[in-house]
Amino acid sequence: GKEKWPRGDEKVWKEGSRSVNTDVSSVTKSIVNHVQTSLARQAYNLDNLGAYQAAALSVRDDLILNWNETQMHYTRKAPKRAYYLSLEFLMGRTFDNALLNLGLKDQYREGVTKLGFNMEDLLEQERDAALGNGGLGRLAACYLDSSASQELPVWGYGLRYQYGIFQQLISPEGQQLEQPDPWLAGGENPWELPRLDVSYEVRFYGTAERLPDGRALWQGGQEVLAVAYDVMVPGCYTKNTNNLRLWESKPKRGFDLNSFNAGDYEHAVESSNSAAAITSVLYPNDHTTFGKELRLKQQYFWTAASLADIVRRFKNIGKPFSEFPDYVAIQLNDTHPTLAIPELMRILIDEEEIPWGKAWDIVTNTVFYTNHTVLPEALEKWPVPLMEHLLPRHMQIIYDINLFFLQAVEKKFPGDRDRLARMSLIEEGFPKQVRMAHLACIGSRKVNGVAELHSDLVRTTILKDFVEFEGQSKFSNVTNGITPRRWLDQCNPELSALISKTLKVDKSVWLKDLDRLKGLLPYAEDAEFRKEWAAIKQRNKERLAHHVETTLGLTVNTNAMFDVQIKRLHEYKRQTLNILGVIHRYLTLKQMSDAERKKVNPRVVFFAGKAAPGYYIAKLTIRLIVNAARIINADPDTRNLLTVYFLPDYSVSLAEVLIPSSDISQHISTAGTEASGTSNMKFCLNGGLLVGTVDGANIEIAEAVGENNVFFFGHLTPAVEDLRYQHMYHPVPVEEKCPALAKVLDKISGGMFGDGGVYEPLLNTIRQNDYYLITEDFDSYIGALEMVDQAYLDKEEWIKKSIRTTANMGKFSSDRAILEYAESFWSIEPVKVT
Ligand code: AZC
Repeated sequence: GKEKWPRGDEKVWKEGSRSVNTDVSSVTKSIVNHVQTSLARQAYNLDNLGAYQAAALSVRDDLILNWNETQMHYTRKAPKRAYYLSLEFLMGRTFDNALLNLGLKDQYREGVTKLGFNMEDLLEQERDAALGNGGLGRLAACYLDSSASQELPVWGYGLRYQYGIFQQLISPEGQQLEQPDPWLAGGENPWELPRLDVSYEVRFYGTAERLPDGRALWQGGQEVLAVAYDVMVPGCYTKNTNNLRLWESKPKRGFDLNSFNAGDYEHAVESSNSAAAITSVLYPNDHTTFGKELRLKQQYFWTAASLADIVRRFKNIGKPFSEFPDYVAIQLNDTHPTLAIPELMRILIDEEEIPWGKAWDIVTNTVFYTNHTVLPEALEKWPVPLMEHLLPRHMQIIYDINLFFLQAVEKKFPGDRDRLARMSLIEEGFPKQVRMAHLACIGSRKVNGVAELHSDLVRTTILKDFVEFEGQSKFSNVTNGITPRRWLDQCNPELSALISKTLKVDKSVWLKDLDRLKGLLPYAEDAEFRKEWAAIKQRNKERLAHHVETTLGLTVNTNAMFDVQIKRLHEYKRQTLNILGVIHRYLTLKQMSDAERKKVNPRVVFFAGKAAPGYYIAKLTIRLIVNAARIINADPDTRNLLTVYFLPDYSVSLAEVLIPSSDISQHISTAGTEASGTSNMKFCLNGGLLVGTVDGANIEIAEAVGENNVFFFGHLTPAVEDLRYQHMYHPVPVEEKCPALAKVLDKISGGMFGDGGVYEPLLNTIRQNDYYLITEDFDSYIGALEMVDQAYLDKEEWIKKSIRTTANMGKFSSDRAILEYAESFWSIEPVKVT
């Protein structure tokens, strides 16, 4: 039946309601309106930034309408929902993406032009929302885009950091310098809705007193307010607009009036500062954990606020808690939100008075855990004394979970004390530590890795005991994906247009059904099509060259092969192998005669990426790249054939310019260390070929596009452990093992790129343990790059490879991945807003 109109005259409401802009004149009207009222400016004094702000506010209005309708619709239908808890959402810019998803790009472009501005200039005004470190955070952003596009009722929950990932500067000596990223400083952020009415109190410290009925009383300590900011996430060509809710911390009361009145002004301000500090800064460490109290505070603050919100929404439906898992699925993006497990237990037991066994059933049917790395240094552990101090009730719950769990293990494997020690949630030592991956695993319904190989490694290494205890079926794989909206249509509009024209299908269809790219395969044989394909790649190279010229003042040779490695700096990702290979190439060129050099294909090598501020070896790698680039680029003998650039301050927006321009990209981790990788997918989707090790999603990409279209090298995962063992106990000098590499190391030590002594600590990691097996893979790496040179000589064949690569990348759409989560884990269904 039809609902009764809630208040006033329905007709008046309907007449007053605004609908989404659809034509140029409504777009310009709304922009001018915002210029005049929201910005209090006029045509006379409007600059690009102002014009961007007005246009953004106009798009925001459209998004709000859809967002509002979507949330109303979800509330009415009360479907099962999924919540994606991620400490990082690396969203990048929103303006262009919102226009594309609303299908209003052309209207806005025309409108903006009529108002005397250039759309490209306006797009450049927006600052990236960089609330993430790298792959894990960007994956979360792609999954939000796909959830909305597939009309799935999924919300994201994260933190609204005042400072995102730091801005990277490179000093003249090649040192990385970090500067804060006050991304919100430019005034209001048009892409969020402050929801000052949605707030929760979150407690820290204090005491937890167990009561005879199994509950506990957690009191005292510090209470902090979590306030919601909602970020609208529009689906592509659908009304569905999902929500990303970010929490900001605020002091519960502005000031501690007691200390204030006692004349202790400083103490009063301090405690309000300490509350605000919780969401102040994103931790810039990728793949490491430090056990810092503030980080644990962030994790609890965010999970507690999110769960309070989820539980409140569930209670509004009016169902008993036994049905909680029928309405709620919670996905843990790595172990960062693992406290959701003891926190949900606390709510159910202490607040809802549900007995332990029932509460545990509810939790373990609601929570799901994705692991993103098997690197030991990245597996989170928290010191028990810290946890006990900050979260006394949760520590009790964790001990109880552990007790019941170990009893069950003991029952299945009687007398196996080693096994109990290995599986325990508590690692013995000084201090004892809580193993978050173990807690996440036993508290979840499903556990998954992010590519086939990685999921196998999870099952056979870090969680082997748990598979033996709980059985295989709990452990599965969802190979990562990327959104083709941002990573093809938006970043490579010419290629997108060519694809639509060739497939004779509107992009609104193939962008949401990426397997349709297969239809491009026959055109690999079409010379005219190849010409267009290659011309677009060329223009994308020129676009990058233009960007480098305007931002860095450097001229790039666009007739060269573009070779790109962009990702966080890490020893396991082996940027070092790449730069050593570049230097080897340089030395080889130097030795050639002029006649020999004439036959060489010119190459431009791009690096970009940030190192964690405390990661000394990674920063030294940047220094080596920058200084090698300085010498190599200045050498008149070779500079037509080889140049190297380190582009500072890598970001989502920079990636959008780099990725479409690549001929090859490098994904060269030591086998078994890169869980998946997602930039590999982005490059291949844009027709760049892949040079890589047999690792992560590289393997599945090769299966999809054909192994003859990728350049693989290096040892395989099963060999790695033995090789490391040999390096430890039977070391062979680099000169013997790999003379070509030894020569490169000698040149660096000898001062070819400035004071050689500076690089010794980096070079010694290779000469000594060589944990990441540079010596073992170097020759095969150089061999692969020679194969690339060979293949590039046959231009037509190369373009065919490029086309076939794009055509076979359908599997790697994040739509496929999110539907796998929705169907096999969360059991949620699309809820279309009509
Ligand atoms: C990354 C993995 O290193 C990368 O291989 C993967 O593609 C990405 O997650 C998305 O799954 N991991 C992280 O960024 N961080 C951690 C702590 O694993």
